[in-house]
Amino acid sequence: MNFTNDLIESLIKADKIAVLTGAGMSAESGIKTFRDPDGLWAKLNPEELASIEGFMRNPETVWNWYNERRKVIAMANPNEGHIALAKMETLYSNFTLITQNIDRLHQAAGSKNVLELHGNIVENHCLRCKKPYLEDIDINSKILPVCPLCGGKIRPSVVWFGEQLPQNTLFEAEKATEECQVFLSIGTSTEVYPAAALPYIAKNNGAVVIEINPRMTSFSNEASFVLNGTAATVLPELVKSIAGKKNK
Ligand code: BJW
Ligand code: ZN
Repeated sequence: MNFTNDLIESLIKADKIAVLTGAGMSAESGIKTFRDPDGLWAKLNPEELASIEGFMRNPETVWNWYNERRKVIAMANPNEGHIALAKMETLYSNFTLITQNIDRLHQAAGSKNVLELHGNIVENHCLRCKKPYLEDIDINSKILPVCPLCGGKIRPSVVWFGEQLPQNTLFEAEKATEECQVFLSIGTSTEVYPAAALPYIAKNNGAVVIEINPRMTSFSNEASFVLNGTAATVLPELVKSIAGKKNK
C-alpha cells in the first residue's frame, strides 16, 4: 500500500500516539467480529448474551457462549497487525493502546501500555459481592460456578451493554486521546459508545486521525486518512515505513 507523505510525516513528527482497536484487529487471528455479515451478532442476540438481564434470565446460555469463545481465544495467536503495534510502541515515548477487545492478544504480542475498555475474557468475578473469582473455570463443565464468599453467581469480567466501563481505564483512555497528536482507529465499526466517541474527541482536539478498516464506518468521513485494508496487512507496512525514520 502507498502511504502519502503527509501521513508518514504526521507519524514521524508525533511523540504522543493513541490507538483504538476493535474486533477487526483480531479477525485475522480467527476471532469473529460482531457486526460484519458473518459476525457474532448476525446469528446471535446481543441482548440475550451480552447484558445483565440476559445473564439473569439464562446464565447457562451465556456461560456456554463464553466457554465456546474461550476455547477459540485460547487457541488464537496474535497476528502481524498485533505484532506491528507492539513494535510501534517501541518507537514512541508516549504510546497508548486502547482496546475494546477482550482476547488479550495485544499483550500476547508484547504491547505494554494497554487499556482494556471492555474488560477481558480471562478473568471472572462475583455478580453480587464483585470480588474476583480466582479458581480456574472448567470450560467443559455444565455446573455454573458460584462465589465461595457469598454464594453469588460468577460472571466473566467483560463489560456488557448497559454497564459502566471501568472508570479509571476510561479516564486514562480519554486523557491519552485528548493529548495525542496522532490517533489510529483500527478494526472498529465505531458504533458502541463510549469507545466510539474517542476518534471524535481526538479529532476535536486537533489530532490527525487515521482509520484502518477494509470497510467504511460511521467515522470514515471524519478521518484525516482512511487506509482501506486489513489490520494484519496495513499495519506491518505502515510501521515499516516509519521505523527507519523515527527517532524516539
Ligand atoms: C476489520 C477486519 C480486519 C473486519 N482488519 N478491520 C444510543 C446512543 C449512544 C449510546 C447508546 C445508545 N443506546 C445504547 C447505548 C449504550 C451502548 C451502546 O453504545 N450501544 C450502541 C450499540 C448504540 N453502550 C453501552 O451500553 C456501554 N456502556 C455504557 O454506555 O454505560 C453507560 C452507563 C453509565 C452509568 C451507569 C451504567 C451505565 C457498554 C458497551 C459494552 C459493549 N460490550 C461488547 C461485548 C463485550 C464482551 C464480549 O465480547 O463478550 O463489546 S458488545 C461488542 O461491541 C463488544 C465490542 O468491544 C463492541 C464494539 O465492537 P467493535 O469492536 O467495533 O466490532 P464490530 O464487529 O462492530 O466491528 C468490526 C470492524 O472491524 C468492522 O468495521 C469491520 O469492517 C472491521 N474489520 N475485519 C481490520 N481484518
Ligand atoms: Zn461473592
